[in-house]
Amino acid sequence: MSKRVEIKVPDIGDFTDVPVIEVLVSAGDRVDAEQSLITLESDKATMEVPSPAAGVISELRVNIDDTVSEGDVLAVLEVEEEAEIAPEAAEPDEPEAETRTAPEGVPEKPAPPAQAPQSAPSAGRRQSPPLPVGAELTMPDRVPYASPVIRMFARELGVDLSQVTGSGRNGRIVRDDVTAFVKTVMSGAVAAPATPGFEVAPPPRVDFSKFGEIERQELSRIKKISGKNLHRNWVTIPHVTHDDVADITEMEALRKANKENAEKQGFKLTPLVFLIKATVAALKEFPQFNASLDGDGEHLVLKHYYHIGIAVDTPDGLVVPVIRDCDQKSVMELAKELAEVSQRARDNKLKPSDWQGGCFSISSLGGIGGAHFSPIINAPEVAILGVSRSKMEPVWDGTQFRPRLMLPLSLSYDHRVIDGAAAARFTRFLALYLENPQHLGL
Ligand code: CAO
Repeated sequence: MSKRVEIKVPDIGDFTDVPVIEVLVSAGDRVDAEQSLITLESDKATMEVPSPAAGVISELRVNIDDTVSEGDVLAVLEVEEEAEIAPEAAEPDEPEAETRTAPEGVPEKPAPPAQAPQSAPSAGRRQSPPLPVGAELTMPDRVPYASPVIRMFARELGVDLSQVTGSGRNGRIVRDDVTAFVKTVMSGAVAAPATPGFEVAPPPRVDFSKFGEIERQELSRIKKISGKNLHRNWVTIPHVTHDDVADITEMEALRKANKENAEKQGFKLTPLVFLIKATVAALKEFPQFNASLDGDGEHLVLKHYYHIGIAVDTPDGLVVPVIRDCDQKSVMELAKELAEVSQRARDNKLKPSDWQGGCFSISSLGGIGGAHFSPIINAPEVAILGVSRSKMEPVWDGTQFRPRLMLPLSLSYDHRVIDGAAAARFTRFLALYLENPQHLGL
C-alpha cells in the first residue's frame, strides 16, 4: 500500500505569486528523501522544495514560469506505507493526503546553514533541511547567482560558477549554462579555469557584419594545428628574447663569391645556411641549448646530435622541417638540402619524419625584412633563433665610422633552462663565429 503526499509551497513570508524557475523532476520519477524537486525564486532569494520521503512523483502540478503562493500544491508523491516521512510533512487534519512544505521564511540576507531555519518548526515545516532557505541565497552581480542544486552540479563537475554566464532570469545560472560552459572548455575555445589571479577573459564576440561587409574563411589545416602548438608554447614556456647584431660583412663577401657556383647547381646560397653552421658550433659550445626539459621538470635531456628545424613560410601556413646532422654537412650541402626541403614544404609534400627530432629551430625573415622579432620556442626545444634583414650601418671601429653589414639576431629562450647570461654568451658566440667566416668552410 502507498500513501499520497501533497507537496505544497511552504511559508514564504510575505511573498505571493512567486515564479517556479526550475522543475527538477518529471511525473513518474522515483525520488529520494530530501531530493530537490522544484526551485522557486522571489525577488530576494531562491528556494528549493525537497522531497519529504523516498517515493514516486505521481503528479506534477506546476511548470516553469508558473507563479505560486504559500499552500499551493506543487506535486503529489506516492510513498510506500512503511517509508519514513519527515515528521513535519504530516498534516494532522488530512490523514489521507499528507502535506510537505519547506522551511519557513525567505530571509533577505544569506543565513549560515547552521542557523537556518531561524523560525520555530511547526507542522508542515522542515526543521533541518539539507539546503536551508536563504543559506544558498545569491544576489546577482555579487557572487554567482545559482540555485543550490546548480551549485552542487557545478561542484561535481569542478566548474567555477564565477566564470559561467547565467542565461536565466536576472542572470541566474541554470543547468544548461553549466553544461555549455563545460563543452566550451572541453572544445578548447576557452581556457580551462586558471589559478586565481591568472584568469583570462574570453575573447570578445563581435558581430563584425554590423560595421561592414565581411566574409568567413576557414583556417588551413596547418594553421589549426600550428596555432594550438604556438599557443601552448607561448603560454607554458617562460620566454625571454635576447637581441644582438652580427657584423657579416666578410661573410657576405664569401657568400657572394660562391653564390654563382650554387646557382649553377640549382640552388641559392643565402645567409641562412651560414647561420645553421654557426648555430651547430654554438650548440656544441653551450650544450644546454641542445636540450629538452624532461617530463619530471627536474632533468635536462642533452642531445649529442644536431638536427636543426627551419621555419618555412608556405601558402597554407608555417611549417618547420628538420635538417638532420647539420654538423656533418658543408654549407653547400646544407644550402642544397634547404632548397629541397623548403620546396617540398611549399608543395605540401613533407612527411611526418621531416618535422620530427629537431634540436633547435631557426626562423629567418631576412628575405622579407624587419629589424628584430620574438620567435616562439618550438617545444620541446629550449631556444629558437630569429633572424631579420641585414643592413649597412656605420660602425665605430675606435677611430672612425665604417660601413658594415649588420645582421640582427633574436634568440628566444626558455628561462627555466637557460639564464640570461648564457643566452647573451650564446648569441655573442654566434655573432663572432659569423664575423670570422674562415670557421665556416664551404
Ligand atoms: N638579410 C638580407 N638578405 C637576406 C637575408 C638576411 N638576413 N636572408 C635572406 N636574404 C636574401 C637572400 O640572400 C635572397 O636574396 P638573393 O636571392 O639575392 O640571394 C633573398 O633574401 C630571399 O631569400 P629566401 O627567403 O628565399 O631564402 P632563405 O634561405 O633566407 O630562407 C626560407 C628560406 C625557407 C626560410 C624562407 O623562404 C622562408 O620561408 N622564410 C620565412 C620563415 C618564417 O615565416 N618565419 C617566421 C616564423 S614566426 O611566425
